[in-house]
This record gives sequence, structure tokens and C-alpha cells, in this order.
Amino acid sequence: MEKSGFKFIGPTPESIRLMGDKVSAKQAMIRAGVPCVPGSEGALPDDAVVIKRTAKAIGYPVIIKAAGGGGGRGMRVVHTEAALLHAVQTTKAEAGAAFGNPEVYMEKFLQNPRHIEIQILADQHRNAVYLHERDCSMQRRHQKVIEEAPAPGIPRRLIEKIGERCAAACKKIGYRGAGTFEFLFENGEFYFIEMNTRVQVEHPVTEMITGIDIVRTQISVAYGEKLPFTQRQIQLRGHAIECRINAEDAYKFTPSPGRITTWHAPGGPGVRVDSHVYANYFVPSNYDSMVGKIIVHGDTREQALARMRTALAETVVEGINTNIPLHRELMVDASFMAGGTNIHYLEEWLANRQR
Ligand code: MV4
Repeated sequence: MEKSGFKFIGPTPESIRLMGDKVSAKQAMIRAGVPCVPGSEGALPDDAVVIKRTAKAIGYPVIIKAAGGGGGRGMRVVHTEAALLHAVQTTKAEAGAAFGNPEVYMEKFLQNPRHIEIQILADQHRNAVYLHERDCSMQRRHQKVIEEAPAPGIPRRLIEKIGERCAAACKKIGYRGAGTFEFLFENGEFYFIEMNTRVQVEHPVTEMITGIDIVRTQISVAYGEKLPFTQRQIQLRGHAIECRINAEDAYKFTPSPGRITTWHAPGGPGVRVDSHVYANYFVPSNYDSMVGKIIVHGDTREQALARMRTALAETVVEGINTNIPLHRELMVDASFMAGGTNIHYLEEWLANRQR
């Protein structure tokens, strides 16, 4: 890469490798003082007695996860000792086939967490800052549907405490570029699960509440520049919400590829649309179904919600089906409006809507 004259924008291969293996990622985070879900110390051994003893110590239910997995792939929940060894063996076999690495680890299974993630930025001079949190709990089958920042109802001091730990961990491992620490949040506690070593789809909500251009900063730190701000200079303003617009049936989620005949994007104060789409654009069937993102900002969460309702009402997409009708319903849903719904909310909401 260096010899070619190209500069890679992002973390080092070592960082990407460390975080790609979920067992080594978790061990690095424990060493760096980031709180993790209680679980096995590293990968599970083959010894059945040790596996049973580990699960008993953690307490059921437990979850078996593949070291090479992540993002919801290669996991199995176990409720009883009777089901334990078979679950470990099956997860190992699947992990070996899917990821080329049969290693698995065990954690306490958290029943009703929220998915809260911390955005970080780091330069090549061991400076690292946290750009606070995003709430990504509104998801279906591990696909995020709505993201927002800040996370409703979580005290700022808790975010500052976990954010400082994330930034310190970045300095410790020599991380550079943009990254996200994924946490489960339950009963007022954060539990690290994974780190994403890239810019994510939902980064705009963080850009809108911090005023920081994450992509620009990622490029400037790759060039060798120092971070252009300190932690103290990062101030939060208002609230941002993102709706992912997918080419799919709004309630059945079957893909809806084809030609978009009409594309009218919303606008106005506090409205951002990130999309590659235009009238006469053809949505291919072989790729991800996301065709755009509507992001709104408001002084308060209520204003952001109102702006999203208006933005969704203004949006016109013809020629394919989209999930806009789902977003329109969720923006007036009492529980979503109250804030703080957990990772199971959307799937339960969809199941109840059928009847
Ligand atoms: C968990 C969990 C409960 N307890 N780990 C799923 C994706 C992967 N990143 C980790 N996942 C989970 N790990 C413990 N110990 C529940 C999930 C989980 C989940 C996490 C985040 C967002 C959506 C989710 C949906 C189902 C399960």
C-alpha cells in the first residue's frame, strides 16, 4: 500500500484483525478497562466439564458466539445445561464452515437490552475522542431500521464515563480513523459486544448533533493530520433521527428491485438526504436494498420527530415499493415517541400488527 503510493483511509490491518476476531477484541477491551458482558475467559475449550462449569458460573441463559462471527451471525442462546453441549458443538461446526474458525465463546444472555454505540475518532498521534452515542435498538433481523442520537433517557454522565473508556482504549491499542464501540445497555449498565472498524450507515445522526464531518476527519487523519478538536470542544446540540429507506415491501420485507419512476426527496431546515437515487434509476436485485437515508435534526427530540413526519410525508417514490409506510407508522407510535424501546421492540410490533 505504502509502496504503491496509495494511502489507506482507515485503521491499521492489525486493528482490523484484532477487532474482527471477537474473542481477541473482547480480551483487548477487558485489558483496556471497557466493561464487557460477563462470560468465558477467551475461547471455550473442548472439555465438557469446563464448558458446563463456565455456564453454571455465568448463570443461564447463556449465549454461544463464534469468534469469527459478529453482526448477529453464528450465535445460539442456551437456556439449560441439558441443551448446552449440543449448542456448543453445533455453533462450532457452523462457525468452522462459515468463517473458517471454529472458535466460540460464551456470555451471559441479556434478555431485554438496548443497542447503544459510541462513535470514536482517532489520529496517528494517539489522540482519540468520543462523539457520544447512537441508539440503534430499532432493528429487525440484525438490520437497523431507525437510528437516533442522543439515546433517549440515558444520563449524559453515563455516556461520558463509557465514552472516556472507549477513547482511552483507542489510545491504548493505537487505533486510528473512525470506529464504533457497540454496547448492550440494560439496567443502567453498558456491556461491550463488538467494535466496528469503519464508518457506519448511521454516522449522519452523530454528524448532525456534533457538527463534526466524520468522513472529512477520517480522511484528514489518514493524511497524518492531528484531530482538529479536543474532547472539551465537542458540544452536543439537539436531536437527530435517521430512517433507512429500503427498496422492499414495508411489512413483508420482500425485496422490491426495479426502475424508480418518481423520486422526490424531502428538504427544508434540519433535513438531510443521503442517496444515490434519481428518477429512472434502476435498483438492482443483487445488492443491499437500501436506496437512501432521511436524516433530520431538531432542537429537541419532539421537533426532530415532527420534522421526520413532515419529511416522510413529502417523500414520493414510485415504481418500486419502499419501507416508507413503516417509517410513517413508527413516527407516530406511542412507545417509539416515548423513547427507549429495546432491540426486540420492532419485531414484536410487527408480530402484533399482523393480527
Ligand atoms: C447479545 C445479546 C444478548 N446477550 N449478547 C446480536 C448481534 C451481535 N452484534 C450481538 N448480538 C447480540 N448479542 C448477549 N450477551 C443479544 C444480541 C442481539 C442483538 C444485539 C444488538 C442489536 C440487535 C440484536 C438482536 C438480537 C440479538
